[in-house]
Amino acid sequence: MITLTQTMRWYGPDDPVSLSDIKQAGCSGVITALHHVKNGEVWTIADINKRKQLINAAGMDWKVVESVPVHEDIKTQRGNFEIFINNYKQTIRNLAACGIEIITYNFMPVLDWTRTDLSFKINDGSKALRFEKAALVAFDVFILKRKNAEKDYTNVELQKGKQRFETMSDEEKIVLQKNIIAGLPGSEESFTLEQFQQALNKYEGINEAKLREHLLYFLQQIIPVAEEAKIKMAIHPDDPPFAIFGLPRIIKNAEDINALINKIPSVNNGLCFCTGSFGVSAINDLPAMVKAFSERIHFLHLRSTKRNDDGDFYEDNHLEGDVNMFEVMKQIIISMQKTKTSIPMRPDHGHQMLDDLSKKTNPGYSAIGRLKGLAELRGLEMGIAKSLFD
Ligand code: CS2
Ligand code: MN
Repeated sequence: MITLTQTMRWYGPDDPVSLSDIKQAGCSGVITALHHVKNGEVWTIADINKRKQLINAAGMDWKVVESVPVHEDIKTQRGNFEIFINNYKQTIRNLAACGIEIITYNFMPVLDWTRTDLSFKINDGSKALRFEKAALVAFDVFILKRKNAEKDYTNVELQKGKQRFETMSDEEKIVLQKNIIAGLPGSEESFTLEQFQQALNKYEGINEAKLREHLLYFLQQIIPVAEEAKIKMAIHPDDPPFAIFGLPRIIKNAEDINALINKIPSVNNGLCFCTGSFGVSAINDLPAMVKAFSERIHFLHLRSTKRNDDGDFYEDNHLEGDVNMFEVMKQIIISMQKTKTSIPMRPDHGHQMLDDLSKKTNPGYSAIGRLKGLAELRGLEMGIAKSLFD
């Protein structure tokens, strides 16, 4: 029987979670990136091999990179974007030469994933990451004071955002700003208010259709290289899967994926299927999406979120919340038997809990919460798989 390959993300030698922790959690694979390489520059074979040796010495494999970031100039087609695309191609070739099989990336403008609260208290005493609409509006309209921001919100949203802003202490305002624009782990970018506004300005005149054109152009360039190098590219969906700060969002749902793969049908043009990102949107039928896109799901992020009607959500326990993890897992297991390919999976984020509550770890990437998520997902997989195929 083909089963998932269990992995965890590792932020490199500075990560407070060690390779030994990851090994003890039951992982055979590590997901990492060369975070020290400047965005847009080529990852050298020497540097890649150095990282690989660390992972191999800890008794695990490195087959999946998350992420090779796409330079903003490529997304906006400004400045040196052709040079950056060429660099990206070279990085693909170099990673392939070192035995990497899958490259994750995203095409989210300016910010990678976005949350407003990094220590939202859950009833059981653990802490989770949360996105609160009113806090986003408070930041956008009253702290950043983005031009015409009001137009992106309803009157009720604006009112709630104003109230939220007025009841925040100065310190809370600073924390909120930091949470949103100072860069969550893996995002590679960090902004001051002025820099953030400048980055947003570069998207003037770039709507969804235009951004899609830019993604398509990028893929037309890199997918043939990926095919030749036998690298599977895996795009991560937009998180959250709706527009923020007036920026275009193009990987939110099944329709967006279809638009992408109809234009570039190569299976090397694949997905990092993140249930936590897609699951925020009630229109996404996750088990059906797993079934529909099975042959191009190259990498899995499994986690769940709980949403409310205001557009807020928090990261729930892996088997609870709005994601029907049982059905998702069942579809994944069935798909893997058909494609005869094991998919690398990582528990995407976890609660800060137990001893980790007093430690400084990367938000979402503490050891114990992810260990719990992974253990639950592993049990779920074995239970379903054995009941189906043994
Ligand atoms: C985030 C992102 O939800 C997530 O997976 O941790 O950093 C994500 O890894 C990147 O957007 C993928 O390119
Ligand atoms: Mn994810």
